Amino acid sequence: MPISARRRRASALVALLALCSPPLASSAAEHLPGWHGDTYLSAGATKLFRGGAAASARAADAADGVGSASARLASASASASDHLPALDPLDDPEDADGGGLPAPGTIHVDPSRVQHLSWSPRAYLYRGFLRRAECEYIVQNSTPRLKKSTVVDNETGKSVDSTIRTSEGTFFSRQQDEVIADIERRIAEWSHVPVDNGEGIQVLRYRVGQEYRPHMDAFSDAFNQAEDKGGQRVATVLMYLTDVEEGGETVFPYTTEKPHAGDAEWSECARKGVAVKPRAGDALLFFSMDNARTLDQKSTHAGCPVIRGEKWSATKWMHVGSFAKGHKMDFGDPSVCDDENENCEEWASKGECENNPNYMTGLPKEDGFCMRACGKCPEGSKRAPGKGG
Ligand SMILES: O=C(O)CCC(=O)C(=O)O
Repeated sequence: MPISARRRRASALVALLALCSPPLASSAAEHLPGWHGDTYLSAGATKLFRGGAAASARAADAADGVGSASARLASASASASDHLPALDPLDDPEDADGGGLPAPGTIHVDPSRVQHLSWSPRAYLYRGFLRRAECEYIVQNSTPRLKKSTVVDNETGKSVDSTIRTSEGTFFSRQQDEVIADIERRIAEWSHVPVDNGEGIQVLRYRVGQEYRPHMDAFSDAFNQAEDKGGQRVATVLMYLTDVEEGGETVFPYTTEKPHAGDAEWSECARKGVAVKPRAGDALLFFSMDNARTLDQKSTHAGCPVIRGEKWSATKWMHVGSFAKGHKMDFGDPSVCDDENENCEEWASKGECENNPNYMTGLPKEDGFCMRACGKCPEGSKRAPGKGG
């Protein structure tokens, strides 16, 4: 999202801060090496984080215990939003040492935070994979771009409306910015699947009653498994960006074990199999193929209906080979080149083609989302029908 738009939404950050979770709840987890609450402070602590006053308050809270953490966070957030810099973690010099978003490359996978959930499917839960500031960052950047979710049509490979997935969503280009690129690096480090094999991160927002019905992430058609698209999807990392008051669990309904059967703490949907409660910052890794590269039907999973609250998640799908194709505009007519976001012209007029080129105009192998507004459409190309061309 353009920086100027982020500044305008400064006051919304105060509300968003409430969306991300408190530090790890269990006291055992709080004493993991180097971790204090949700903050890693093992070496040169303040150098490892970027962000503003709110983030500094979080680091301080983490260092000296969680006593008045939320009160101080609330007041720090309010003052951060008053003078804005905390919202621009990447370009504000004040943020260099202040806490919040981790400096790229400073966080590495900590196996002690990973819990094995199941062998069939192979599934693992990482507690606190994303920092709180990263959750906020993704939610904030996604909010203005949300659209009703679609699914990929197995015959044509195109995105189509679906009753299977009733959420709203959007996505990030791969390596769209430093924050996203660093999360992608960590996903590769954890999953052992190279960065190049991943699709752009998909963000979903579910409101009460919304769900993603049981499905496999692996494809059953040839179109989507083409070699230039990296072949079959092999693994998924699902990151939770918010806590959910009730429901919204991710469940693998075909697992042999049913650890939550009859447990009123879990929604009826989640009791059908191994399940995970969404908690901001946690991430679920599972494999759609077994070691012999056979599809694992037990990787079928669902996002249970949200009963109370709102759920935000971010998904990274990974393929067996390089997902070289990247994002390509597809208006169903090769002579059409257009913007894919209604805000493109406004963003372009504010300098975002230059300031945010990965999103606006793309990477070497990926189209941007605002090609027309940034003057990158080929000469002679047409606008999409209904957009004046
Ligand atoms: O949000 C969830 O719990 C499920 C999401 C999902 O199934 C997916 O993104 O493939």
